[in-house]
Amino acid sequence: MKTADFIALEDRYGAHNYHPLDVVIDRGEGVWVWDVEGKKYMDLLAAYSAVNQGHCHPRLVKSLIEQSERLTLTSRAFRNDALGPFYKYLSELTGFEKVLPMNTGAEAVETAIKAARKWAYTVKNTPRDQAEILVFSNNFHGRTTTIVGFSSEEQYREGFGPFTPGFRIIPYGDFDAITEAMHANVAGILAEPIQGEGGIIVPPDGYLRHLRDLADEHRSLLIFDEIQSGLGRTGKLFAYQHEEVRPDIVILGKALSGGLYPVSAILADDEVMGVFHPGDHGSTYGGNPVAASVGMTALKVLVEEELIENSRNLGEQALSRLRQLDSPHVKEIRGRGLWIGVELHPEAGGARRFCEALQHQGVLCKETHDHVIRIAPPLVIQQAELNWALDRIEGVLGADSAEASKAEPAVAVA
Ligand code: IF1
Repeated sequence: MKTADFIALEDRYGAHNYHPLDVVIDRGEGVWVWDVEGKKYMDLLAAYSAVNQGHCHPRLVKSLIEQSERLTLTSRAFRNDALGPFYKYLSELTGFEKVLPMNTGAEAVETAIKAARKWAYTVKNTPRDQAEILVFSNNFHGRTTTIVGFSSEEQYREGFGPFTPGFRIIPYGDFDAITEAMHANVAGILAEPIQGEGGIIVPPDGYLRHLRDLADEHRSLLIFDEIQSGLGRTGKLFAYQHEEVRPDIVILGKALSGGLYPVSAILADDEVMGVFHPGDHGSTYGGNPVAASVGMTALKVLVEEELIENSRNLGEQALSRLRQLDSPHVKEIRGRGLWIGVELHPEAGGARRFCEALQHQGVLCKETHDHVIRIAPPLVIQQAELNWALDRIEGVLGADSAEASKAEPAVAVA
């Protein structure tokens, strides 16, 4: 079967809830993927930062296979021997006392919401059903009905109501707006320390510190969704470490498994995690032995292969090189570590056509919010590979993209 045949099958039998680029991938290794025609591409999306450790990392694959051959699922009705060591490693790496594992990112966000509400009622003594959680414009935290209910993106909400009450949307990055929104019944402030889907929006300096101070002042919890920004993406283990604040709850997903398997979790200290008692919360697959084994190896790979440092070093280089680019299309370039958003002027005609042009050159990118090209390679990317990709990005942004898209397809880097 060829590309068109696979696309036809998906169109015929699958729900049409996506509009992917027309590339059908059947193999991946490190920063590279191959399509069903045998064409090679560099992956500059890394499955939205789930594949920080690179495609099919051998240690992760080994961990998945070895654990799968021995034990895959007990449910949490019984214990398994992989979970404790995973908890310990994650807790010691991050400095939080407790871990609560789930599967998808959205489930972990829901878990954090439940934790914050229950903490408000049982520790802070908020009157019953009065707890409020403050969230931000342009947020992305997942797709459950509760989470889309507090999205500021009309399309994510439209047709899916009625929604869960108890959330209020505050403009992101606005010091005064969040100050004014605080009150005694705010159980938590839920924020992405850098907004991903929002367009790689880095908040103004001091903003995360301001959130921390407000949370302390009003005795609310500070909850950071590090599902996309965390685990090395921004050149630190967590994006909030760029401001040296510490939240009360951290939400993790995506790269917690390096892209092999859905693994998510929340981290918190005993005062918050202690609100959960047997029966309060759970999940059939959450904390299963495969997830725990793969999760622990994914963290070890990040640390032992120094991927966080690589993200910081190469990210700085990429950002300064892109900022020197003289392109009529580029409005702003922003980011941290190997997470860069190239925002185009509206007159450029949208980011998608540039992504399509890059696809023809063997580089896979995905636009966000119509006008932003996001660059987020696996953190295993090497200097020469990054330069190869930047050459192509500069070519496409510098030249007329219609011309660029006719250029010769992928040539591999040495
Ligand atoms: C899709 C976006 C990225 C996230 C943050 C929670 C979740 C996500 C900060 C939920 C998920 C994914 C979802 C995926 C595409 C991707 C995405 F464009 F949709 F917004 F990355 F930018 N918090 N982000 O980024 O995690 O339940 O999906 O495991 O197609 O919806 P999940």
